Amino acid sequence: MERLEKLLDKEQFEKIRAIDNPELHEFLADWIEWLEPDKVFVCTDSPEDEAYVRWKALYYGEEKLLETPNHTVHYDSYYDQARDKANTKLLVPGGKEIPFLNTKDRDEGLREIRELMRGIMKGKELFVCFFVLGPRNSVFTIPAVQLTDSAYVAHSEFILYRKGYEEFKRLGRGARFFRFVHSAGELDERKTSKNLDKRRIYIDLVGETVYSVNTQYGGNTIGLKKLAFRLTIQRAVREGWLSEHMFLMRVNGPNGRKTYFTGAYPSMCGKTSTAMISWENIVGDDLTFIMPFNGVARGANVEKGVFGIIQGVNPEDDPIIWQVLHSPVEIIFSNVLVKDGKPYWNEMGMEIPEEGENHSGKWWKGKKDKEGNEIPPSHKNARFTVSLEHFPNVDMDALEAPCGVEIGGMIFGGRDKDTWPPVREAFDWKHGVVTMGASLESETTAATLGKEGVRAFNPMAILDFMSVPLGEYIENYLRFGEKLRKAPKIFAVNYFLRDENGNWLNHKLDKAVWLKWMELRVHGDVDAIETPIGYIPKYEDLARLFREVLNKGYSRKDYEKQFTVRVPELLAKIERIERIYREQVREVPEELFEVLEEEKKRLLEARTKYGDYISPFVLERK
Ligand code: SPV
Ligand code: MN
Repeated sequence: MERLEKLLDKEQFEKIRAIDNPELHEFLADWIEWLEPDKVFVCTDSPEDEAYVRWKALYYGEEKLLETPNHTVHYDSYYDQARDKANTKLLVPGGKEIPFLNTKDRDEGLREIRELMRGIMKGKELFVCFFVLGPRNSVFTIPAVQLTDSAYVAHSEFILYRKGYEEFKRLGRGARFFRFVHSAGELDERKTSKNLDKRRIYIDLVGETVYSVNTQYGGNTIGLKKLAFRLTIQRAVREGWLSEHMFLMRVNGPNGRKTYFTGAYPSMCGKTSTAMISWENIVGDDLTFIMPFNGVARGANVEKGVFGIIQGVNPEDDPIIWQVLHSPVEIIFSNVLVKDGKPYWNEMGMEIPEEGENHSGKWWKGKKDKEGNEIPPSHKNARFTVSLEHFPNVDMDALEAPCGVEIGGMIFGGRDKDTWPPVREAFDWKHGVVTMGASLESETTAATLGKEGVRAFNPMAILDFMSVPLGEYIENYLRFGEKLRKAPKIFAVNYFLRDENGNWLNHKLDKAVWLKWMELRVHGDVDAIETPIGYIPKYEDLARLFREVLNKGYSRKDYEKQFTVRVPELLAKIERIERIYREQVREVPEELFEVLEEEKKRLLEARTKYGDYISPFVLERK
C-alpha cells in the first residue's frame, strides 16, 4: 500500500485503496514500478472514467474521429494485422513440450518479457482497468485486471466486456482474478507499434497472467479476449466445464419456441454471419462458457460486444451489421480505408474511393507494399468493435442471465471443399465430440499471419488457443456429456462445399435453413436419414424450409449433390485424423479411436453396398 501511495496521485490511489485485495495491490505496485509510466489512470465503472479513456485514445492519436458521431478509426502497423501465432507462447515450468502447443520455459519467458518491458512506459500513461468475463455476479464471472499503455486497447475492452471495478470491490480478497499486462511499445508517427521484431505474447499458465508487448492488433492485446481464453480453457478443464471458441445464439422455432445453439468455427468461416442471421437472435459471436447445472448444459457469452470482421459486410447479406455500422453508436473501425471521414472496406457492395488512408498509410489504388503485393483498400482482417446492445437482434435477457441459457444444440463448422455435407447431426454426444468437434479441419485464413488456404487440423476450432494437452481437453469434453441428463445435440456444418469444378454448392444464406432444421431436430419434430456419418435432413423437410425461410425453391438435384455421402473423402479424412491422434497427440482417450473405427466400418460397409458416392435418396430407401 505504501508503495502504491507513492506511485499514484491521491485520486487514483483512493480508487485502488477501495479494493480490499493485497495480492492485487502488490501486483500493481510491482508492475507500475517496473513499467515506469509517467502517469497512471485507474478506471472505475463510472461513465466519466470510461469517457476519459475514449478521449485519451483520440488525444494520443491511436484513434481518429470519423464523420458519424461516436465512430473512430484505429490503425495497427501494416505488419501487425493479425494474431501472431509464432510469438504467442505458453509459459510452462521446464518448458515441457506439448504437441500442438507453443510452449516456452516459464522462468526464461518471464525473464525475457520482463526485460522487454522494463521502463517501456516512460513518457506514457498507464491505464489500469477492471473487467469481468461472463455476466457479473454469476457462477460464470471471472474478474480480470488489465494494465495497458494503449488507450485503444482499454477503449476496446470497455466496448467488449462488462465493467469489473465494483466486482473487485465486492469480491475483495476472494477474487481469483486474471492479470494482463500490455504495452504497445515504442510508436511510430502513425501511432502504431514500431518494434515488431520484439513482439511477444507470453501466457503464464501458473500465475494466470498474460504479457503482451510491441503489438496493438486486438487479438494480440485485448487481454480479456484471446489472451484470457487460454487461461479459461485451463480452468475449465481443471474444473470440469467447457470454455469454447463458440457463438451463442437463439434460433426461433415454431410457436415462439426459443432454442439456443452454440457454434464453433475457425476464424473467417461464417461464425459471426451465422450468429447474425437477422430473424434469429444473437447472444454472442466468439466465446462461450458452458457449465452443467442440474443435468443440463447452460451457456453464457464471455463478452458483451463484437470484434467482427468487416470485409464482405454488405447491406444485402448482412443487413443488421450494416445498419449498426451506419448508426451513430460507439464503434471503432480498425484497418479500413478512410476518405473524407467515411470508412470503406473490401466487398462492401458499393463503389470504394481510389485513394484515402488505410492500414498502409496514405493509399491509392494500385499501391504496392515492400514485398511487391498490391495493397487492397482495407485489410482482409480489418474489424469493427461495437457493443451487442446496439444490435436490434440481440437477446438481451440471455446475454445478462446469471445462470446462462440452456443449450439445445452445439454446431461445429469448418472450411472444407470436398468432404462434409452442409449439415448433419451426430448419433450422440460421444459421436459428435469425436467425429465432428475433435475431427474438425479447416483451410487457413487471413485471421492469422501465414499462408492461406491450407487444410489444417483444428479441433473444436480452438487449436490456436489451446493451453492444455489436447488429450486432456478431449477427455474433459467426453466426461462433460456424462454429467448431463440431457446433453445438447451435436451438429456439423460446412458452408464451403464445392463440386468437382470448384463451384460453390451452396448460397451464403442457406445456413439459415440448416439452423431451422437443427432447431426442429433438437425437439424431435422432423425425421432424418441415417447415414454412416450421422443423420442428414430429408429432402421434403429442406424443400419446405427453403420455401418458408428464404422463399426459395430447392431442387432435388441440388439436394442430392450437396448431401451425397462422399465415401473416399470421408475415409481419407478419418485416416488423417486418426494418424494425428495416434502419432502426434499424447494420452488420447481410447474412446476416440473406437468411435473413429466404428465410423470407418460403417463407411466401408456402405461402400460395398452402394459405391463410393452415395445419394441421400438411396440411403432414405434402405
Ligand atoms: C478470431 O480470429 O478468432 C477472432 C479475432 O475472433 S481475434 O481477436 O484476433 O482472435
Ligand atoms: Mn474468434
